[in-house]
Amino acid sequence: VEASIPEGQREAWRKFSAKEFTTKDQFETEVVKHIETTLARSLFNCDEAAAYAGTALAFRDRLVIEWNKTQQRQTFADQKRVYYLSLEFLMGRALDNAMLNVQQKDVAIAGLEDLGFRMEDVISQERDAALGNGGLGRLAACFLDSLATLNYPAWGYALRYRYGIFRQEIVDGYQVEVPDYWLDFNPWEFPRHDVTVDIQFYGNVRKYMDDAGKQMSVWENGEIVTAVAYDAPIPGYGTKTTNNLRLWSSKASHGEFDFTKFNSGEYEASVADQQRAETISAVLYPNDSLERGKELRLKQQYFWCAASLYDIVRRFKKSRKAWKDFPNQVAIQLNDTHPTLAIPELMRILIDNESLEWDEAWSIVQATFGYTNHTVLPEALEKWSVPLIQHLLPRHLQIIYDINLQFLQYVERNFPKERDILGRVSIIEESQPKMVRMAYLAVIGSHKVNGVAELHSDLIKTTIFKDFVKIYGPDKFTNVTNGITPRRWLHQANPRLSELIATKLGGYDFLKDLNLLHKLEAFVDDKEFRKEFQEIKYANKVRLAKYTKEVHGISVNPSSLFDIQVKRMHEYKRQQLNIFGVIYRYLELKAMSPADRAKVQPRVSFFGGKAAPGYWMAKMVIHLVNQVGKVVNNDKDIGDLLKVVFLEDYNVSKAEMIVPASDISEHISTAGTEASGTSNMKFVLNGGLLIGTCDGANIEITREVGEDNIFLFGNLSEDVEDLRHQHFYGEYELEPMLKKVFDSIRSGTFGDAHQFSALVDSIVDHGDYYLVSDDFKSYIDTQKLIDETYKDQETWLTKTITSVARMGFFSSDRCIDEYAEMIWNIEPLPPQQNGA
Ligand code: 4GP
Repeated sequence: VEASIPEGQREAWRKFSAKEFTTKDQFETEVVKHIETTLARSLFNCDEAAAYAGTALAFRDRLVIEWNKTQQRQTFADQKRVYYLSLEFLMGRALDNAMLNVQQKDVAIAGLEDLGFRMEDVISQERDAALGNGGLGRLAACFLDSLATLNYPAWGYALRYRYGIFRQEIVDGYQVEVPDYWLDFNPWEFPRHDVTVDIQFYGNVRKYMDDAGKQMSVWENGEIVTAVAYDAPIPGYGTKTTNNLRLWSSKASHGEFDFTKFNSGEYEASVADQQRAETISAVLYPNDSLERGKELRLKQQYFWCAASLYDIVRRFKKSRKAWKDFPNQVAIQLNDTHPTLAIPELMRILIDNESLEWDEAWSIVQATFGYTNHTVLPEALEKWSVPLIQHLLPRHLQIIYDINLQFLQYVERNFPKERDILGRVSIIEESQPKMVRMAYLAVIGSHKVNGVAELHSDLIKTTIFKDFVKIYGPDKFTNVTNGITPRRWLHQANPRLSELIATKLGGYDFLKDLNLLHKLEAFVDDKEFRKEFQEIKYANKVRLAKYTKEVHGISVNPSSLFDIQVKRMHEYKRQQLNIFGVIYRYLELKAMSPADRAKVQPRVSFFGGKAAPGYWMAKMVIHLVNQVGKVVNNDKDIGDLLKVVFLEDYNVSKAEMIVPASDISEHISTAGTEASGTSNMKFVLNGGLLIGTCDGANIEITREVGEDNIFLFGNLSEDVEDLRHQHFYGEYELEPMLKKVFDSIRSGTFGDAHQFSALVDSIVDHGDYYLVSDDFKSYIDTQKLIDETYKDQETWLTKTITSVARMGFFSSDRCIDEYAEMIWNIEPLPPQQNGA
């Protein structure tokens, strides 16, 4: 049935179509209407939560009106779209972002005040959409913001997890995981009960001859689970383009109950089926840079890839173009290897359903996909066991084997003399059981592979993908250095700084063209500007200090140097190096005379981050931080000279408060292990300096802001392997300064030493894989240099202002333009002046 309204009746639609509020009165009308009707409440029982709901619904209506127009515009224009497949989108809160992007926050502030509410209180009612673990997921969220802002026709695809990343509670110094019930109220999503896809699992493959006598395969007799679409509108900043993030939710294919079972008395069984189906999209796996081969995770991956591809293909087919045009209409970006099954799935669709020949299908597939690698850590490289894939996705396994066969034949023809190369590059690892190497499949099935910072992109070419560079040539591999959206990470997180910059630069254009920040350098000696800049930093520190007091009961002096390390807890990120440094500082302070102590720069060390629930060592570090805090914060000798705070449940909305409050932040991974890092960019953009290793994007930040404006330390990535080699043969001595730290831990200063012995032993006895000992002295010396530099507040201020002015390169807008040009070959589609 044609769902469109005939031309004759369209006039009425145009006349009555939904309008956007533009004035304070209209906004208030919307809010009150939603509170009174949608929520069925009134002025007699309207709390902050209801005020939030009303405001969110008012803004949602606005977004949806533009979302509709954008989708129509994109459909009519019929130009190439990009589909960003990411198992994680760490969106955070949506209301503040929506208000700022549609540039109606002032109207809303005034309107809410009129109705008796403060904007801050209303905003803080919202729960984070925490559908991600860390950097990879937050990057995807920044990309959505940039794609919409730059008017690219783009969709994100992910899963609608009922539970996002767990909430972290600290109980007696230990991490405890608590479920995140974020969907209790989520006004930002639209269930599309009419957009569903049936997804198959298990079953068998049957071969048959088609009418033309061609050998065909069909996958049949599987178990079916239904994917239901939930859409979330993604507004661009200062544009009407509103893109879509489509999240798939799983449910049993027969709806709520299987009625045959239900009626035959198997009531429980019919409910159990339903629950089993719903399990697929129930929970986000809480591992960051760490993969575990769980069947449910593989099911999630296929469920999401298959639903998304079905949707993409359905949209393509509406245009009635020939299959060879598919890559001219569709670019699909694989955010890490998680969506790699999309490659064999598209092959299956093209060959089994659409009867294309293998070679034609394969060239379409390769031209369509791009793959972004986010880590070289071996424990994070995905592999799935052949028997598991055979069981769950029998047809896909055949296709993977066929892809591998073709590929290996190609390699053999081109490198006939190289005996070992075939085993090294084969998609199938000849282990027990055999494993499918997803990263290799992703490389082979894509036309471009990129790393996320220069060093990282170089490293993947010389390590994990070395052979593939030889096989395909270097052009297939490229770099796109990560970026962050200045809308959330400057304007939203630090409104006063954003406003100050705007007054100097004559408007907010820098939020769309971050390179304009360079004009700030002209104001670096401007007394008034410097004063305001410094006041803003102080106010942001006061805000964090207030939070620390309220939530953690720890008083910190905002005049202290605020030293912050917030990110997922991981040995390679080396929070242990940081806390050992804190202990060293504490021991030094204790050994000083009161007169000497008085000269010391007071400091607060903030930590924050979640550990994967099964990551014992990371949890031990959290515990150590809390134990050290307990001792140090209550030591009368120390007072304000040193405080240690573990900020519970670090997430996106907390980052918005924490990031603007740093003087120094720590990005201290073992060189060569942190692919890029993105919080490093956020901290500098907000007027904080970095202490860091020569790793990831720290290197490019140094290039941009200048060596004088960053505190680098530690061994270089090219030396890491040699050092580890020496460790392996026991040819290293523990750094004496670190030994002091370990002696104090062992003597029980921070509680029962046994609790931390595995952590200490990993460095003393087990090879110190992350080179904590090798980098310790350099780290401590650099921290001393920081104390010295900080004493001269004027110099410090000059460094921070200069750095902010030089951060333009790190906008995710730059990054998205690079992807669009180098990898996706897509063009923007700006809204027309008349709003059509
Ligand atoms: C992260 C990398 O560890 C981080 O360096 C990078 O900035 C970020 O991706 C975005 O590219 N990787 C992950 C992961 O979050 O789960 O592998």
